[in-house]
Amino acid sequence: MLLRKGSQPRKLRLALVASVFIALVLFSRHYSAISPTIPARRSVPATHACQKSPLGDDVLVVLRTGATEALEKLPVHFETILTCVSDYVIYSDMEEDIEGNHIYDVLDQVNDTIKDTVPEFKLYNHLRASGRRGLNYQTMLGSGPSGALENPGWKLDKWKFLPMVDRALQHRPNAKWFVFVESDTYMIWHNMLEYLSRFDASRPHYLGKHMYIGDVLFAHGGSGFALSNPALRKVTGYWREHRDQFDQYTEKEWAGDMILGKALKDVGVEMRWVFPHLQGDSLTTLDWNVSKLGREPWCYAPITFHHMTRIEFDMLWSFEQKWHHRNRGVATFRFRDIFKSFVRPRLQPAREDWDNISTGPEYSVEALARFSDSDAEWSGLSTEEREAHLSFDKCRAACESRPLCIQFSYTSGKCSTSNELRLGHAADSQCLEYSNAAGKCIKSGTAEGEDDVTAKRTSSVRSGWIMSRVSDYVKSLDQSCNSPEGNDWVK
Ligand SMILES: *[C@@H]1O[C@H](CO)[C@@H](O)[C@H](O)[C@H]1NC(C)=O
Ligand SMILES: *[C@@H]1O[C@H](CO)[C@@H](O)[C@H](O)[C@H]1NC(C)=O
Ligand SMILES: CC(=O)N[C@H]1CO[C@H](CO)[C@@H](O)[C@@H]1O
Repeated sequence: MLLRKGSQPRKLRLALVASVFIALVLFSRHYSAISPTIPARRSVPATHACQKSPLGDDVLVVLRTGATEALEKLPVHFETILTCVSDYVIYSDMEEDIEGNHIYDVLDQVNDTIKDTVPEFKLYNHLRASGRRGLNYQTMLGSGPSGALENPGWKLDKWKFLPMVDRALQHRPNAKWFVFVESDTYMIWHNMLEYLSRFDASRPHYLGKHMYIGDVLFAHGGSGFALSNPALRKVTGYWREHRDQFDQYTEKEWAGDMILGKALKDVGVEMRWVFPHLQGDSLTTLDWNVSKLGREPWCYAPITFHHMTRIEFDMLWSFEQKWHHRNRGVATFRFRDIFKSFVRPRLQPAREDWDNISTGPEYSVEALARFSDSDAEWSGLSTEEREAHLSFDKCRAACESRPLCIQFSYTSGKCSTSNELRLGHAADSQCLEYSNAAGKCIKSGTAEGEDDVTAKRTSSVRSGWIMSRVSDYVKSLDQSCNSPEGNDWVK
């Protein structure tokens, strides 16, 4: 719809930024570490607190990756979570060995006609012909400024899902459970086993973080999902009988997790909605009181986080180790434990070079310039809000003037505020081009004024939290855990 100029009073855009935009902004940050002072190399903790669960040996963990990201993303798995997993297998689009682990090509049995004619297989055929040596900037990341979204590895990924579940069953025909994760999925193994043990594995189960494309409900791949042996048998048997149809379907669609969800639906295996155990967010982007299906994370046990960087992996891993060591067997590791020991100590009245992902009302010079004094929305703003864009302290005052506002961030001329609490991440320079598949910025810079320290500082981002409200937030959420039924686990 086109707005006709002058026909309506101009409105201040205090709208929530759409989630797609949030995602783009997140992807555009080149550095998403929790703390900039953390060393890149992790010291291995003296004791590994691995879960001794009777179920541990009956679960196969399947890690799905691609040649364009494997070298960068797999090593941290070998050093952390996989040290506790007794059986795992890694599927990719190229066969190779990485740090002593064999990586299987899960696409090798795809119909040759498809491989020769479907454009997505260009990368695959290229890898087959020249291996890693054949990977260059273009094949890795696509071309142009939107390279990230055009990434060939990303496009090929949808073809892996059905072959992956089939291959997993051949790999461990008698496993009770199959857990599927991606290279940037952090899995809390301890809680995964505890949760799976609550279900009867002799029945078909499909546990996931709900997502829809059209009317197909499926488990989001990056959040991780689990299938019991009978569910896997049903779906792979069905797929084997309808391979050509699924090839055609896969060619038309774009998300492999959805294609698998459709196949499971066809064989009558319904997905169980297990939010908030499985999360599509990372530690830095999670809204700690996000509400879906009438559930908020606080009192529940986390099982996965998605979009986790290497640094976040290392930090959560060592925290988890220490926590399990102290609380061995007596308590459930919950979201609130992570918040209290890990997130809260990092919240400060003011934090330099930090983007707190404040996505609520935004006050900027441009937005304020759009009104005249007679606009209703202008008169609805407090004095603090009218001046919020002028400085960090005035931005804080604007946040304080609204009872529910808990955090804010400021960059020259722009104040963003939010009622949702997120940790956010270091943001010392802007990312010019982000690769989704590589999970990092591939071109970064302070653009202009590289040597000009003052120019950089004025454009940097600062964040702050209203600390007294953080205390109230924690108190109020803790009280919600005192319900008689307790809610560590989704039934
Ligand atoms: C491969 O796909 C083509 C085109 O869909 C089909 O005609 C052919 O039968 C398939 N080949 C095999 C071995 O399934
Ligand atoms: C958390 O979210 C729930 C559901 O939206 C809401 O009722 C509650 O007030 C929120 N708690 C806090 C402390 O923000
Ligand atoms: C001041 C500032 O840069 N705030 C940012 C907080 O985070 C949101 C989402 O990432 C941005 O849109 C704001 O610009």
